[in-house]
Amino acid sequence: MYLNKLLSSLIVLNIFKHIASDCGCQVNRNSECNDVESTHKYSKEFNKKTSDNNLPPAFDIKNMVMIEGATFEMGTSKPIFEVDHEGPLRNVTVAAFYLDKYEVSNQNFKDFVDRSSYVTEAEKFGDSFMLDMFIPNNELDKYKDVRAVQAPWWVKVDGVNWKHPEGPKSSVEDKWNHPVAHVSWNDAVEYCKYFGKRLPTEAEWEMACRGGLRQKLYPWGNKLNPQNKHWTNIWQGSFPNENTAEDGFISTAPVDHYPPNKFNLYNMAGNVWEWTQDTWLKNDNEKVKKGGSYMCHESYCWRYRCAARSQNTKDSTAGNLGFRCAGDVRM
Ligand SMILES: *[C@@H]1O[C@H](CO)[C@@H](O)[C@H](O)[C@H]1NC(C)=O
Ligand SMILES: [Ca+2]
Ligand SMILES: [Ca+2]
Repeated sequence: MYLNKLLSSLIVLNIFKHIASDCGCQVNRNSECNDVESTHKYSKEFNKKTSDNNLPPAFDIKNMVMIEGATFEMGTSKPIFEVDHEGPLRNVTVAAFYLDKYEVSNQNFKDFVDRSSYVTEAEKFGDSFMLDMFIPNNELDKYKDVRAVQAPWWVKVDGVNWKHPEGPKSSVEDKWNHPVAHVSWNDAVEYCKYFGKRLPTEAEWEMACRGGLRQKLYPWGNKLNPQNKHWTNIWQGSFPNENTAEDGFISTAPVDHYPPNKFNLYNMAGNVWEWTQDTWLKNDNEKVKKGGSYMCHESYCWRYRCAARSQNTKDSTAGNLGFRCAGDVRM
């Protein structure tokens, strides 16, 4: 009886204290008014910061792999293209980072455009470079003055952009899982930024390409076709007149075609070139691209090696140039 009374008055007191202390700040379990700072002390977020240093990434890691920080041998002591500065062979240390498993696909890019209403540079300029092989013979004459100087098989064609990669009347309807092309470096930067990501540095890209192997030519080793199989989408036949497409593709291949490397990354070499963050030879208007493309043949463009590199200006677009995004591991 006495105990009951005591209990109920305690409850009343407690309720009263609770109301009385409703001062606009947060009330703790003892009905004491807490400043936000000390309440925060018990939050998950605060404790995560103090108990382990790894914050979750600020982006969706679906279809990405985390690559541990490491020192790797970058470049080569036997450069094939001296002018590309493939050498010297040197040790480079890279911190842990995330990288997309696949080249950014047409579907990925469409999702981005649908959400952001982004317009690519090729759409603004009204044209882009495509391969003359995809132009009907009776139309080839039209394009004789718009060929790339050092690579006449590239022609600048009106109405070509990521939605129309192989001529103004072509479409990506049957190529949603192929890599997006005709995106400039500026476009690629905007895409990655939109998803909280960024382009990989050249060192990150090359370390990822090598997949932990030391001084090998390709992501899978030194032989181009081990087990008599094709491991990448490049050019077979005599360049630039005949493409026998023994690897299955005359143009782009799906982003998940061919086996991944040891880091579970697909098509680092071949398929489409991939933009990186890095500046080419101190010229900030030109950026490094890596990996070579379906246009590469050993006789002309043996650049589907991990050490190989090339460049384009930031606003350049072409039918064999795409990208994938990286992301920071936040400490
Ligand atoms: C890189 O570092 C490793 C380990 O210290 C060493 O064995 C190797 O020779 C170095 N490579 C170069 C190119 O300096
Ligand atoms: Ca091919
Ligand atoms: Ca590639």
